[in-house]
Amino acid sequence: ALQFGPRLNAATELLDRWVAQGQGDRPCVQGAGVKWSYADLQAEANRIANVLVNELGVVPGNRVLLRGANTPQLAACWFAVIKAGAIAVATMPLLRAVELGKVIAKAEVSHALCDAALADELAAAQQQNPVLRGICLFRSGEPDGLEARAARHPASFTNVDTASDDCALIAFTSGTTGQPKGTMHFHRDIIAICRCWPPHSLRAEASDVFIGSPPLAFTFGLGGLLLFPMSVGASTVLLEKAAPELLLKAIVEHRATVCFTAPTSYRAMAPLVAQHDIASLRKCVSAGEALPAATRALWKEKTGIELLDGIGATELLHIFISHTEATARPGATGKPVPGYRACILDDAGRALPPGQIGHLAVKGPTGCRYLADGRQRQYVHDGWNLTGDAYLVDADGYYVYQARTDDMIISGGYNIAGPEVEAALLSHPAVAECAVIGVPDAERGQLVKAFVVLREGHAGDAKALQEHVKASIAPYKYPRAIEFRSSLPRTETGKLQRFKLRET
Ligand code: 3UK
Repeated sequence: ALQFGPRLNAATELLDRWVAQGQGDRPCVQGAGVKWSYADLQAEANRIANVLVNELGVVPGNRVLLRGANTPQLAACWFAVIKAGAIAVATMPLLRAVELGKVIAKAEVSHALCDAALADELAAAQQQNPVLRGICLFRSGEPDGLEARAARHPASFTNVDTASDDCALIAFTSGTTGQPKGTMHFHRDIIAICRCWPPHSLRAEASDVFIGSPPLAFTFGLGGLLLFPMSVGASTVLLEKAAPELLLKAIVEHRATVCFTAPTSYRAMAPLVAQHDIASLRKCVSAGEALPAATRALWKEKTGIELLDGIGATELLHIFISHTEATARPGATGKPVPGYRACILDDAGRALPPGQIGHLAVKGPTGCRYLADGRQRQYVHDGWNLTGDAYLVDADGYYVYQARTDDMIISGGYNIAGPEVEAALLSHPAVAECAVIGVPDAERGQLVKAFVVLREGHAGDAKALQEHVKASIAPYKYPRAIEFRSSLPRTETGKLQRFKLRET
């Protein structure tokens, strides 16, 4: 199923196929005031592709920046770029001009399709980066806006006959630290991720309604909220805003059946579930960060649903270790997704036996291709992708997350994985959110420090939390310092920014 012919255009496979098979009337994508069938999305994407090629002068291989909150219009732009044989460079909505400028320069972006609501920062970035020749705005309502231009073009377009290993998208890492890194993915990679994890773990059907929070600029969102539903002929709801309570309301309104979001969002939704009729929901996917056993238990208690956890990475495009509802194991990520292999390596690159913590290495149909960047040799060794995560394999072959390799804490000679301490803290009823880091300490090298956000109605009792951790996991791991906060720094993708806590 993972063999591809020499020619492949991902838009033909995911979008045009349904119309060609007479299924064009099926609901496809809704949000931002529109509700489109597969035929509607195809027509929109075709018209925009005609604008790209005939008005903006886009040729195959050009890099087209996409910018906007999650909307059907953004999805149409994405498919238009793929159809035109150009390369989609989707950007996170919160990026500012300086960061956009880096993306434009690194990816040599020549054109941009941008939601009018987010035009200012892009215009500022263009001033510093004239390599970006043309910006066309959508949802502007203006006579020279994308929709008005598109309406003057036919609803048909012959997809560019791309090679299966032509680059289709450049995804930038969300960057928990440092500089954004661009990763290239081919047309066949887009189809490969639809054939690996979803049929194995998700097993969605054409009648499913997908919903969730991750931006389409994050490959977790691109797959979960656009590619995966379309690969099975299902429909998807794209939300411009998907904070926990809004997401719950939208699940109710759209009778959504499949939800994609991050662990922190499940924790925030859990106490609100009782006030919302989310009986339609049948599958919930968690990724982006480790899923603590307490969060899995909490969500199951409130909804009856066993969360599907999966580790993915921008470098590998999507999820490569996961499980099914039946094989979920609290505290473990799961086993390699069929098509992928994984192993744990020591610092010298030798395979480690079960039970020992080392570097996670992954090989499969997708893999890391950094844009001209010396980092390629750090991430890929002999075809194995080193994700930067510390993991162990248990006796049953389950992969158990420890920490980002550079987040491991060394205190008093012990290696301590912050996320394990976080998971222990999260099983205490007073803890809503927490982050554990190592802080410099003259005596112990590093000291385990926890930042804790309390649940409503609970008082901050550091001693009680410390005792709770000592009773849950090896006592030497307990946080010797605890600071209470009203919130924690997170990326737009729901990841804790531990480096920001270390800076303070
Ligand atoms: C961490 C996880 C434990 C891990 C992503 C699903 O997160 C995604 O991509 P990024 O490039 O970050 C990759 C890193 O995030 N991580 C992600 N999921 C898990 N750690 N358990 C998890 N379930 O450190 C990994 O190396 O932002 C996730 C699909 C597509 C993605 N791009």
